[in-house]
Amino acid sequence: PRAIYLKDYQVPTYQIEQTELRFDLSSEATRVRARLCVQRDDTTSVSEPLVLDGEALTLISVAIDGRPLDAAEYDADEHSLTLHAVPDRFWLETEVEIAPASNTALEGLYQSNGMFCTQCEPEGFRRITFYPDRPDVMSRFTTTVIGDRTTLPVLLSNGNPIDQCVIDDARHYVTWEDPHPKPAYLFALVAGNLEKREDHFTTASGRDVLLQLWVETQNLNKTEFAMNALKRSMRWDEERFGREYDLDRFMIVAVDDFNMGAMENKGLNIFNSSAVLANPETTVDMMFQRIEGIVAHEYFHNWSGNRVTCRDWFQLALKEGFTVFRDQLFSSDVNSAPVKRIEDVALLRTAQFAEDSGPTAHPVRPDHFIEITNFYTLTVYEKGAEVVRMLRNLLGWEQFRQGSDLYFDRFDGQAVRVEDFIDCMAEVSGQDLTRFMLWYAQAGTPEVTATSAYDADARCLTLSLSQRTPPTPGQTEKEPLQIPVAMGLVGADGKDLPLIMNGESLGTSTVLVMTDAEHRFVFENLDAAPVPSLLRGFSAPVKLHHALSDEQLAFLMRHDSDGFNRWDAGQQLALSELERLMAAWHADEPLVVGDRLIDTMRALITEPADDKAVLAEMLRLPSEAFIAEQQAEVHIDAIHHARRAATRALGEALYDEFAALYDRERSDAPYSPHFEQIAQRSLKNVALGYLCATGRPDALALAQAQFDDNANMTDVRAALTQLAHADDTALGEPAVRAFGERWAHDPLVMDQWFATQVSRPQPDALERVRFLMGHEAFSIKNPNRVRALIGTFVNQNLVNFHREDGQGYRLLADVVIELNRLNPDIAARMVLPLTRFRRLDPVRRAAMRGELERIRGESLSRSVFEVVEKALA
Ligand code: B3K
Ligand code: ZN
Repeated sequence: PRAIYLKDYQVPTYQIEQTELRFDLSSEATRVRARLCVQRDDTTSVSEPLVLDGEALTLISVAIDGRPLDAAEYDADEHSLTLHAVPDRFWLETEVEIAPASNTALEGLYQSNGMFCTQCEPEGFRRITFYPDRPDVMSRFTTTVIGDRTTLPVLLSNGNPIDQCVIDDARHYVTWEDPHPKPAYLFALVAGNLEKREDHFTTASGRDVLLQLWVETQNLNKTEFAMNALKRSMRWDEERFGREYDLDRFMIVAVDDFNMGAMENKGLNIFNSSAVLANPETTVDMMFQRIEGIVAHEYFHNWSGNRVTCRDWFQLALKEGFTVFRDQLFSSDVNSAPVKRIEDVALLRTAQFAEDSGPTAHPVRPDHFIEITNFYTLTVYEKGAEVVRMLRNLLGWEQFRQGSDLYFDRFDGQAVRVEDFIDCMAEVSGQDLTRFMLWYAQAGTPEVTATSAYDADARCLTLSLSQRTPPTPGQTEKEPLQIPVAMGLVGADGKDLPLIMNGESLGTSTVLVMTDAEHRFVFENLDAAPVPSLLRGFSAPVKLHHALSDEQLAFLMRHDSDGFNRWDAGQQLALSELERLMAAWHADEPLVVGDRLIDTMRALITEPADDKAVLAEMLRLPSEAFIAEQQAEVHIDAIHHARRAATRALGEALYDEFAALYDRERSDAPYSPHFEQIAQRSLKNVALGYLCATGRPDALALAQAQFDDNANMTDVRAALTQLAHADDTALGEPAVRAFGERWAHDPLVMDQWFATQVSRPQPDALERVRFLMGHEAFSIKNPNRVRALIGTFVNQNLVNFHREDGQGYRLLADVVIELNRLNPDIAARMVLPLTRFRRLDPVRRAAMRGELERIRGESLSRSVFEVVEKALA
């Protein structure tokens, strides 16, 4: 396989003015007829052939302006159809045959539970018909779908239905027209036996939009939440970004077999059923919030992605980074803002930072790829969103919004580049963002080191900040970046002090902008040494090294006016305690938890809390993955035992406090996914976790009662987890069995059942995974099942995945080898944990490499090949 480079980009030579598609659906032999109105670009030479992409298509016929071509007039190979000597403007007609039922890659047209559906981004359309499958070719689509009347009563595509008719006893058709020119990756088709929830939305300018959420009948009772989330998103995008919806209808379809969360096809979003279906009996709080975020994300793409799209796939972060930032802002507006930030940063600092420091590190805008599906990554999405957030931090909201308006206005209907977005921001603000562009070009996580010195005589504090970005594969030298550091100075009374620099007053919180390797900032008029609170709200995606004492951390944890930094100080404090315990574990000494951590936790629990959602987060110890990310050498066992010991010790020392907290936060109110109730449940279940960590029978009895109470899935699952993860299996096993029997009919709940069992920390987990892979509710062909069973084990049961005997790695490699044949996209995602061996001990490193070599011995798909080659390089 060969790499494709951004620098080799060439403008398209032919445009497609009109695209008329006709699908005659059948599982094994769907016929796709495409009529394309092709126009040669003015600047293209007449001798330039027309080259269309096509993968796994059986060509039936080709005609130009009604004249069938004979085989000498075109070349068709594995990946393309080439026509020589074509007119300036003509109708090209092709017919191909495809087999949706045997499409296990879930790209292009495939079947899921009998229903036909499509996934075209980024390059799936070429699996449907011959076409210039690139985002800078935009066309008006008309689509006729022909299907069986009984098995496929519902036939959907983008835009509005303009014609429908019964053909004969067996078949019917519907024709759809999308008035907005779009790239092929936004094409969608759905056909199945579906039911709908319907609603309406009146846009700011008074237009009525029909909203439909299509699902299989048994899921109708799980559609209310997503429909409401959709309406909230539509309103929010009008109010916050001035973006109104532009079609008469908006449809969402839930599909069981889907590679990712969802897809923003124009007017017809297709969702993984796990990212849209929810009700209190089956769905946990976290999933409600995730669903809300994804519904918003896909809807927001209608402007950031669809109206203004990407010139080429290297620009992916242009639409994804911006849209993730927009969905983050939405979620933070409608829920607890600090908790949303905490969750997003936690994900970034564990998973994205890990990507940035591993063999697959790449810039937010990569400059080459072998397989573009491998670049739908945390770096492109999450770091891409952080980069957009930094623009907001540098410009302020007002100017940022002006820049966004200018961008949408200027580039509506076009396929553009990251530079076009940045130029709008520079233009409205007058800021020079040349250096800022490096955020898109340089891979790796920048490290910022901060030191401060107080001069009592001069009554000033000098804050020194320096930056450096470590080398990443293919990029050894890095330049300094433009980094906004939001900060404040906290005085002895816990209040923010006025910031005065060069005689100028900056208020109590400001954004320092770094552009060089080193900076010094002097704050004046300070009577005593303050505690600097840096990188408030995590204002830049960097690793901050700021040597604060445990006292200072404890102080910030209680007083910082920035909710995010309060939480972060607590995490740092806990981390320093955990690192002490890890050292003790290595030295074979008893793991004794210090009083400071216990006392700060006690204070948190017993003092009145203004934000319960933040409190719940503050009571959680840093995750194993986060701790691992902080270590130069990773010893999973040390991390696991230190964290387990700390949890247990806190549970023992604060048993009464946690029990009181548990009681206090219990509620009989009917379930609502509102964030205040979610915070309460979260707090209660954190308490339950500490109580059960002691293994005391009365704690487990509480969990059993909560399980039996069966109030909502959040509480049931929290209780089940405690029971199933207890050393003593006496209560856990019957609970797991009961849960599995009760929910055998619901695959999304069975995913939770799988996940709960395989995250059990005891050494029997790996055998449990192998056993459950044979369970009738499991299928390796379904990405949700794979993620729930294998993904959870690998990512959330580190101590068992990293078993010293290498069996965890072997299991994952077996799965990857099988998936490589079935679903390369999922295989290439699943293999990633096997590539992160650099900081492990020699035994595990060798075992991982061995498994990668074994995988490399297979006949690999392009996506798995690319990842494995990078890892073994
Ligand atoms: N744009 C889609 C991603 C689809 C990629 C599939 N390999 C989902 C999203 O970001 O909204
Ligand atoms: Zn997206």
